[in-house]
Amino acid sequence: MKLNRTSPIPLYAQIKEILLERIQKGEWEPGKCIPTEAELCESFGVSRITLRSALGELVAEGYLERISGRGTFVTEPHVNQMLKQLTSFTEDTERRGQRPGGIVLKLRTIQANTEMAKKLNIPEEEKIILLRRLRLTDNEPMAVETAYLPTRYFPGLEEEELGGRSLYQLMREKYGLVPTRAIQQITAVPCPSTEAGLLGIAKKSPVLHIYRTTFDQSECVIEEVESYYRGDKYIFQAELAVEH
Ligand code: 16G
Repeated sequence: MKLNRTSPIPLYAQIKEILLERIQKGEWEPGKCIPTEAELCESFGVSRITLRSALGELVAEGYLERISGRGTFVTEPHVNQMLKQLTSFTEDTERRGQRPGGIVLKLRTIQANTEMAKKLNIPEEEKIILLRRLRLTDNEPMAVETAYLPTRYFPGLEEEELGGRSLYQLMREKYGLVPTRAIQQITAVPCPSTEAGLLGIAKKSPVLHIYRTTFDQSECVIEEVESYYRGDKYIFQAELAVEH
């Protein structure tokens, strides 16, 4: 394995690129265990510290996964979702050239409890729509999303077919409300059993628990969404810049 030891590119970064190429070319397939650290150090002729920096970045970026006592494995390909623009599941999936789909698990009118009324900025006990969907990409379950929407903005939404259809598109086209801004909070949690069953993953697998509050063009809260996204499938990536 040829590393350029006179290059300004650090050795660990060169190794990372070589390993990444193996993963991306499918030389190292998803689910396969990669060679041990000792073997890789020997073949590259580098120290453990250098090798670990390269592996550490590939783990952090979701390409590799360390399973204690067993080794380092190539993960299944992840969806890399940029946290920059406000987009919908349908738009994101189509942009990647994949087919979005959905199954409506619940769609009904309920009364807003104190907490939800506060979040949606409406009076307590006002009617809201509960929409719970399993979101699919190329027929594979990716996320469970439960949205709460004030009925005052979306009369008749319960009658719509929302399985294979974009909620954001409907908001814009039928109701003239444009999802314009959102605040999103992401935490890592073990998947609850109901959602694990729906997502087809083991109970307590790591998932991303996301809360999104979405505002329309007039700064009204139009949805409050709680989602579980598969941790083995999603990377949420943000671009950071220093303040000027
Ligand atoms: C995204 C949003 C969700 C929104 C949905 C609309 C996250 C975590 N969630 O999945 O809040 O309700 O898009 O998607 O990004 P749709 O227009 O495809 O129905």
